[in-house]
Amino acid sequence: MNVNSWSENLVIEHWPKRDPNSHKGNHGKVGIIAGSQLMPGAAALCAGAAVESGAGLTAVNTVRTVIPIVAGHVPEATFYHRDDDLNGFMEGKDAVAAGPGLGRLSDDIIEDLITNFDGPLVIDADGLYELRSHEVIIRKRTAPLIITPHAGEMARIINEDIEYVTGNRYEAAEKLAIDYGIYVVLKGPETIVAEPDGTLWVNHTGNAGLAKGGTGDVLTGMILAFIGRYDDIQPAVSSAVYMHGYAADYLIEHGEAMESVTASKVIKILSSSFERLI
Ligand code: NPW
Ligand code: AMP
Ligand code: MG
Repeated sequence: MNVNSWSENLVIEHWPKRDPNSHKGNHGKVGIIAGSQLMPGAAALCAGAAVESGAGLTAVNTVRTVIPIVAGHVPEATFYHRDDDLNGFMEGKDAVAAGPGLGRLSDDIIEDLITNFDGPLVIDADGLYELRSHEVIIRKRTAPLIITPHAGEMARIINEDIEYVTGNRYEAAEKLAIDYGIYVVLKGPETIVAEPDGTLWVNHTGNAGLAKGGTGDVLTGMILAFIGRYDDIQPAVSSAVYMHGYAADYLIEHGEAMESVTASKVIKILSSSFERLI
């Protein structure tokens, strides 16, 4: 099995330069469908990471009560009510991510997005809960679909147990990517990115400080923003995964205890991480 490493040099080589004459519409109009009454933080972390990762315009679709909470953390974002027509939210978006903190009762939204959103779509967390039941519409979809499961979520999608996934990470990611024709980001130490043709990339940044609630929601916001800024999906996704781990490593270098790494701190150190590497 041929596995490629996504390296620092590749991140630098593919980094999109910010054109001095550009405006906010040139850097990705991205949409995030996330958060619910009991998980407002997932939406705030995802949106905060997208803004900090360079997205030009970030819109958040969430439940009414969560809007002021997210706006308090991410004043750059605009908002859309969860109950309003989803077509209106999809309109004009360069890329959409759905799932962090969504709850498991919103699968109609996921089905609608897979069927009707014609740009790159990132599905994470609760958005993956019923994914297996959507295999027919996934195979029909022509625009890129990127899924970001951890081992537990992956096990459910492929109907295997978690031990199978952790023991066969490359095989599982490759098979699902080819079978569904999608990008699979199988998270964990050494996150794997599998392309629809089965090409495999592995990431070597990151540390066990990331094993804490909320860090996956940050990664989803980063992947979304990177997709909005890059021309191609795989370099965007692999570079976002690389920088997510790099930021966590930078926190440790700055004297942070592994125990005290948080998703919010990863967002805060993104700027100096980009600045140091690029
Ligand atoms: P166990 O029992 O823990 O060992 P879920 P979730 C397993 C939101 N969040 N490797 C796990 O095993 C998310 O966005 C909101 C192997 C269990 O069996 C989601 O919407 C936050 N196994 C929602 O919470 C911060 C692993 O999978 C199952 C594994 C639920 O997401 C937190 C659990 O999976 C969170 O991000 C691994 N790496 N990881 C907020 N502040 O608003 C998990 N498992 O039930 O999908 O739980 O990942 O926490
Ligand atoms: P989630 O499980 O969705 O919250 O995502 C967790 C994030 O933290 C993913 O990006 C994982 O790759 C990363 N992560 C979790 N545990 C570790 C670990 N032990 N070493 C490196 N990265 C980790
Ligand atoms: Mg998660």
